[in-house]
Amino acid sequence: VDQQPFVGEHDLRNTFALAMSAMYKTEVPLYGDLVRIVMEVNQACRTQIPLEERLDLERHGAIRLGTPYELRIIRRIFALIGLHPVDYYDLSVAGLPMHATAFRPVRPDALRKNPFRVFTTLLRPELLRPEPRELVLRLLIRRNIFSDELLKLVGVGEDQEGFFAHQAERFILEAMKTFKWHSVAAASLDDYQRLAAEHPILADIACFNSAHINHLTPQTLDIDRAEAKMRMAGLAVKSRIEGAPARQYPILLRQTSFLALREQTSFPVKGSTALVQGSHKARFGEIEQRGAALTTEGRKLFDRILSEALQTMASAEADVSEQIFKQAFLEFPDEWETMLRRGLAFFECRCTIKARGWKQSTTGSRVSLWTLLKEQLVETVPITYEDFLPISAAGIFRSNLHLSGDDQQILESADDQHGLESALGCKIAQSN
Ligand code: OOG
Ligand code: NI
Repeated sequence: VDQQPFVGEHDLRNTFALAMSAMYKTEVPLYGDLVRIVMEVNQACRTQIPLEERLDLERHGAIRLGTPYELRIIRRIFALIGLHPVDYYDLSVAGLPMHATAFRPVRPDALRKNPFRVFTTLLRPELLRPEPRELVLRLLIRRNIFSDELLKLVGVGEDQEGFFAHQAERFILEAMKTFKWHSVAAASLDDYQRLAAEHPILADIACFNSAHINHLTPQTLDIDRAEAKMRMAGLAVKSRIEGAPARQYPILLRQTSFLALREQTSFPVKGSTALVQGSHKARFGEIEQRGAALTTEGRKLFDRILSEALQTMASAEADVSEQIFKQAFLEFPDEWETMLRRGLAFFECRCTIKARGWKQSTTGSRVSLWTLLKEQLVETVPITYEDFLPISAAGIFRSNLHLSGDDQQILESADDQHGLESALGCKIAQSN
């Protein structure tokens, strides 16, 4: 057995992401259609991208957890496949009783090998009214979303700092059980409806015996084109693309999705073995296009434009609101060079071939980056944004829960990064 090859975390992450993708395609066939659409669009834009970019792999998925215990185990599972918590997201500002982190590869070489990551939300019961809170906690306390074998393997993987091939295979199989869909709920229809009436997200988190993956997200090179194709194929697409409006030089993140499907679900009947039929809406398919990561300065500008635009849009007629949005973002320069000069985005500087034989004539004197750029001794390449946007996450959440702006509950709360960190049992890294 010990002769078996040892599986490194990157290979394990690869296998994990492929298993997740295959599982989700069988669970949600429409997601398979979405992937095909994205592939077609990407093929058509193929010339625009660096060759090392892995377009065939999903960029992320998302899960919603109920308890600190669940989050703690998930953290250990993800650490084994090279995913670590980066950045804190407070979703209470969008009326959701939750906060989140993104488990993702941290080092550039790890991101290059396989960029898969998981946006992971944790319920904040302290933000609920006492009655639903009591019900949610009662349901969550009796569920167990990890198999005994998975828990054992997590310990083994930690001790060995990885897995031998036969263990890796078991680990992936057992882990998939945690993320798969259960068409039989773990709560009665009555409890389900009580929670759904309070907030649909509560029913999704507390009424099932797994942390079902609720979407996966491939990367597209042209989200406007992909979105148009989704509509043409008859998919029910979210009303707008999240993130900055279309630009020549993409920044941060733009996302859209087909809306969560209504799925047949059975509910157990209390004190009997019978099941009653109902339905549940949670799972969708998303696409995203990533652009340059912004500096603090750049992000400040982005956030200011965004909040001003949203304010103006709120008091305007619906049919002009996209126009207002586009207009507002004209303020953000749409040219790499200006973004570089104004220090708005991050770039990697690389020496060009021309730089090889180059010697500085006056030794010891400084040369500015601008001179090197002008002389074509150095070229700059924008660094891709690898995180999420709170506003986009909130928009994706809300459209899939079919919540309109009007029924947005205002949660009187402060963010609680410390609370999420103590649930995780570790600090959350900061992206920037
Ligand atoms: C997560 C929504 C956020 C994203 O890409 O911003 C997200 C969820 O619906 O659970 O995945
Ligand atoms: Ni997403």
